[in-house]
Amino acid sequence: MSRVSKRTLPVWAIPTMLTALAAAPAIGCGSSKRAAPKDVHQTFEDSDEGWIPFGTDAQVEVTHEPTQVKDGSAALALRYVFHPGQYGSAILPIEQGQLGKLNRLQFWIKADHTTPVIVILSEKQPGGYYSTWFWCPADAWQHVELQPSDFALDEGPEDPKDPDGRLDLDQVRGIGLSDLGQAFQTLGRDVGYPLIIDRATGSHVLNLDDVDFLMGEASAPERGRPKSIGNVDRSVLTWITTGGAELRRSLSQNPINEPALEVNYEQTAGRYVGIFHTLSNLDLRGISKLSFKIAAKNDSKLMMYLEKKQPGSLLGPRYSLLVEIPGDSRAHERQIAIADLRADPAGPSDIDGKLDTGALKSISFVDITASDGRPSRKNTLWLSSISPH
Ligand SMILES: [Ca+2]
Ligand SMILES: [Ca+2]
Repeated sequence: MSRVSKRTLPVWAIPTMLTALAAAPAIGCGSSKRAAPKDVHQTFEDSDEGWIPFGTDAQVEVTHEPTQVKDGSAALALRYVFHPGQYGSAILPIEQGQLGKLNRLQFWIKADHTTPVIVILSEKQPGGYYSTWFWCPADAWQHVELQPSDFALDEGPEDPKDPDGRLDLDQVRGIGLSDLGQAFQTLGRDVGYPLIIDRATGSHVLNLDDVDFLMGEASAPERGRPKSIGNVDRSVLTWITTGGAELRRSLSQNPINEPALEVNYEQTAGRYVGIFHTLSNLDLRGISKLSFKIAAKNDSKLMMYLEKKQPGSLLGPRYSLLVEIPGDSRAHERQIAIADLRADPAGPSDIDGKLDTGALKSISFVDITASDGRPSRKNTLWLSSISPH
């Protein structure tokens, strides 16, 4: 991970920084017998259901502590300690074929501090690691529902190549779950707009309860054009931040009068808040516009970035556009033409020299309002789901 820590422009690196974590599910999966796909319900009432720890100082155990149990009298606890470059994780070895018909993975989860959580599916080698993540507010049980189509191939410098480039559920041999905030410890600094990065320390715990692997038809990832990016109708937030902001779903009674991502933070010179969403799992070929509704309490200047995939690299080339929002707490429709974004010279150079929407990796917004040196002010942003056209 030392190579990672020397890089700047941190956040774009997140999806590919997790090699160490992604590798974990491969251990303990020696069985070659095929299991018939059937629903799996894990309550943790009688056992740890086969989950094991991975990483220095990580422990997985059944807890009966009432504040750590969602249902019944027991739940799973992953206890881990923040060590730079380490990813304390809970791993569930999977028998070959067991998830062949996976339709949905759902569970209750609670973190003891606010952080993003990553879930990784590991194929039998040679195969790929597929991951997805979501936001987890401190000390609140939340219900997470994931579909195979949420997962995207990790294509970092140290990730294995997947020979067929697609998620083969019947080849999945392990599932890993971890606090993605552990990746923030080794992030570098962005020289252009230094982002606020929460670097948590010490011991933490993630609790899991009622984990369901639900089988069904249509289990293969669907690759059609998505209706939305960052769908705030979902039970979990798929936007994340590296720090400095409180993220929540605002279902109603907000300026844009529809479910929205609400971001509370401070606009401060030299310490910028960024919000990020993966695009790796979405097929956005042929789109020319992104539209959304947005509102802000204060006048806000947001740098919007689209990052391209660059397999084998930590960071992809990125393109940016300044989006200005008046500080009137009213809804403003924005329609962003992809052609208006310009290559960011601070990022990796782009061999193609053009923004190809067929291979996008992430979208992000960084609030740079205070870069003109104005005094710090608290701000709230509300952002709808983003529609590709
Ligand atoms: Ca339980
Ligand atoms: Ca594959």
